[in-house]
Amino acid sequence: MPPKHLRMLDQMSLTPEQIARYERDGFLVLEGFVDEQACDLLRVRAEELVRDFDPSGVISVFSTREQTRNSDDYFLESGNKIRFFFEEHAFLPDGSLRQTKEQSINKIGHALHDLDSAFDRFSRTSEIEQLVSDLGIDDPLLLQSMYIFKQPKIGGAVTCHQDATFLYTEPLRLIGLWFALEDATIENGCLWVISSGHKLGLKSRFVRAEGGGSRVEVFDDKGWPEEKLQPLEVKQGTLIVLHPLLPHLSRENRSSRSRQAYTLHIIDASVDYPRDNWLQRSPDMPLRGF
Ligand SMILES: O=C(O)CCC(=O)C(=O)O
Repeated sequence: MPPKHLRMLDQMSLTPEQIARYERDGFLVLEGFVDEQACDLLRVRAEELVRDFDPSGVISVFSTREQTRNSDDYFLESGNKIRFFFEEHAFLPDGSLRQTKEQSINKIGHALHDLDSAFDRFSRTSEIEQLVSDLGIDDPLLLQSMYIFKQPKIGGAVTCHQDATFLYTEPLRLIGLWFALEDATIENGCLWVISSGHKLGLKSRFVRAEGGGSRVEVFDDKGWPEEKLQPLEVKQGTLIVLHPLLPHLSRENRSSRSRQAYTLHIIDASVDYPRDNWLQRSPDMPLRGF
């Protein structure tokens, strides 16, 4: 019998087969990575954040005549903040909310892991540190976090994309972690992936435009082979690990159940992080590791 600490380390590490599967398929499904209590604590904390959020200021951001410009800035400045983003159809023509704020929010982003202690605790565990190290991130920095609600009935779709489109590094050293905080099924809008699609190359980059706002740089305008998409129906507590080039999406949620998830993106400190990536930190809030 190996000494206890070795056994512990063994359990926390990915097996060579899991690493090979990640490299072959571009994703990995790890059931029971977090326990039910940790999921529930995060859900309660997200509920509190929404309860304490006053939407009136944000509603004005989205409802003035300069709507596109203002909503762009609200997003582009959120890399070191906790900001609330609404479902696409949340607003009436007069700028007021169609339904309660609790039922209108699509997601919270993008620095929950640095600004909120509950999210910090969930995000900075030795298990996550070990996992990203097993996948080649030697000097990790936690870059981005998002809490995604996928609201019952109105949860919007996320179109097929690669995470490196939004968070690009040179060389590409980014890992996406998607935690199911509730059971995710086809009905409530689970993730879908194109297995091995990370070998197709980067199709585009979403970058800051020189004069303000954002633009998309396209390298390859062929569509995705969407016939190859496969659903990942997973239980609460499952972690889906995503390669930065893996094409994935989620469909609308028309069911009566939400499909809440937390995502975390981690880069290696050794890479070049371009100044035109949309997500930028202010100098007083540098990225941190575990
Ligand atoms: O949770 C979802 O619906 C999609 C999230 C996603 O694709 C992403 O964060 O890159």
